[in-house]
Amino acid sequence: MNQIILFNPRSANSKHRIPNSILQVGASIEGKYDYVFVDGNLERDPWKKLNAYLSSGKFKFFGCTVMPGMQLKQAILITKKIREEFPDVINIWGGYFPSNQYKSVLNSGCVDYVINGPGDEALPHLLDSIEKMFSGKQGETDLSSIKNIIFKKNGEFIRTPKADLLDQDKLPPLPYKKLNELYPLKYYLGKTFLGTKTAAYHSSVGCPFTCSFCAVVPIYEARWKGKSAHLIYNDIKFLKEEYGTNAVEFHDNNFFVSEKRTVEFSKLVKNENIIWWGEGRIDTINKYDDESLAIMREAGCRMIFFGAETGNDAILKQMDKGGTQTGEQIKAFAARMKEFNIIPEYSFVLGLPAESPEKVMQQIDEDIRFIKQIKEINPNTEIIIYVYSPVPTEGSELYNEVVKSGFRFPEKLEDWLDPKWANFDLRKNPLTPWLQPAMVDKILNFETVLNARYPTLSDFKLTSFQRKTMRTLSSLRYKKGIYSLPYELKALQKFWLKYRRPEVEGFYTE
Ligand code: B12
Repeated sequence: MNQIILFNPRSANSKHRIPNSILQVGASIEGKYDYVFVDGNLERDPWKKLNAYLSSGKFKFFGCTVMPGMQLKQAILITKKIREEFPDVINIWGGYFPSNQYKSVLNSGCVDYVINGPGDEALPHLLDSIEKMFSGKQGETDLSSIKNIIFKKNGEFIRTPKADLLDQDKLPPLPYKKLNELYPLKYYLGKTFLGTKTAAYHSSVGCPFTCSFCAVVPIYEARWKGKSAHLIYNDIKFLKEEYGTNAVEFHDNNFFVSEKRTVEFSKLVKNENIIWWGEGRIDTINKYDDESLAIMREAGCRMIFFGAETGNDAILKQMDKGGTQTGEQIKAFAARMKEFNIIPEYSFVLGLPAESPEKVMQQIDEDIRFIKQIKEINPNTEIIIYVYSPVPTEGSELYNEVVKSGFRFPEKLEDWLDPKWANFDLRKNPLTPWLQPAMVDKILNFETVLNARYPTLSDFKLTSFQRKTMRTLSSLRYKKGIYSLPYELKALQKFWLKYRRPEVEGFYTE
């Protein structure tokens, strides 16, 4: 039987993170195809292992999961090398990057197929069809009947229709034991501020909203499906009993869509001593009853990540945040979270396009003022700042403006290796024509001052002396709004912490 390698390229600071993407892909072919995992996060030089597998001649397929940034870099270098040294191997990419940027991926000539969105049915169908083609049982198969794939035929991109989202309760169990044989699971249960053995878990797919800046929208088209509470609970309990997990990061795009599911899960997990974190929406959770919030906290929910984005209602509307999130609500909600002792982690997107450079700068200043108000209302609010980096949400008002400005994505896959595009992905230094260097500097300098004034709670390695020193040193700058050239703070952050950026790295420590 032909075999497939499932590769998770190295990503930023995620040695201790269960590679759920390839784990779930493995589950989808369990019993039908033999497969191995190679985790770039746990291999000093993954090529050694990959080369050994491929040289054995047993592997006809190479499957790689790809998200932008650091993962993309290793994904490109490795896939190109495989194409050069093992030209008969069929390369398949899946995940957010290739789904959204399939043109440059397929034009590269080193990737044969892109899995567009969920791969749970697409991959086994694709492998079956290719196998039939190769075994001569069938002539050239019509791959266009397989949903959720993209490939090139006669120079044309073929994007097959999207499949309905699967019933998540019917998905096969994740092959934790198989992963554990190759990479002991204990390596993945890292120390975070949530707990000493933190697992990454994914309980739903998609998101029911259509925010015009979000990479999830073109893939899931406002659809969401979640696993039932008792199945999530069973998995968490398994991870606890089998591997000692005591904390969980829910990596769902939107864990909290269903209040009923959240409450059911909270009731089930309440006595398990598990501390957990997830991502949600302010307007959704704001509708939750007080009792629901209370039981969540009691059940171990310590922090929730929210896309606050901006305090400006007109921009919130342009971002298509569902039409129900407002600046006033963002503030009131920060206060409500304080009451329930759940830390809100608010992310903001600064530097959106506007009619003139003055307007762009004015909005950045307004957002900075708003963030400071939030900190006054609830100082525990964790603030994450992104510089707006477009994703191809075609048809949205925001993306139309982006295209009008002259912005273009790279056409060649290799261009993404250029440090300036890598930074674009990290949403720190976008190559967007409307943003001038002074604007980016202002955003990043404010972030430095803010992080010194309020060191992130998720960095539990900071001593109270270090926190106090940073707070004192930055307080005048913060109060007076003097953000430029904060070298003294940068030096301290670099020296003490190699300051962790939860927005890029998550909460883990190396
Ligand atoms: C965990 C995670 C991380 C981890 C890395 C984990 C790792 N693997 O090492 C950390 C915290 C390090 C991280 C960092 C970043 N991330 Co990240 N991350 C996620 C997150 C929360 C979960 C991914 C996951 O495990 N999903 C669970 C699996 C089961 O779902 P899946 O990946 O979609 O897989 C399915 C399909 O896509 C497909 N599939 C996927 N891969 C493959 C491979 C093959 C071969 C096949 C056949 C199919 C297939 O089949 C799977 C099963 O159906 C996602 C959001 C999300 N909820 O998915 C963001 C997300 C992928 N990250 C994103 C981004 C932008 C980043 C960053 C670049 C910056 C940032 N600001 O967040 C950094 C840089 C990372 C880097 N490159 O080094 C974006 C991508 C957006 C985009 N523009 O494409 C996402 C979507 C978050 C968001 N909503 O914006 N991230």
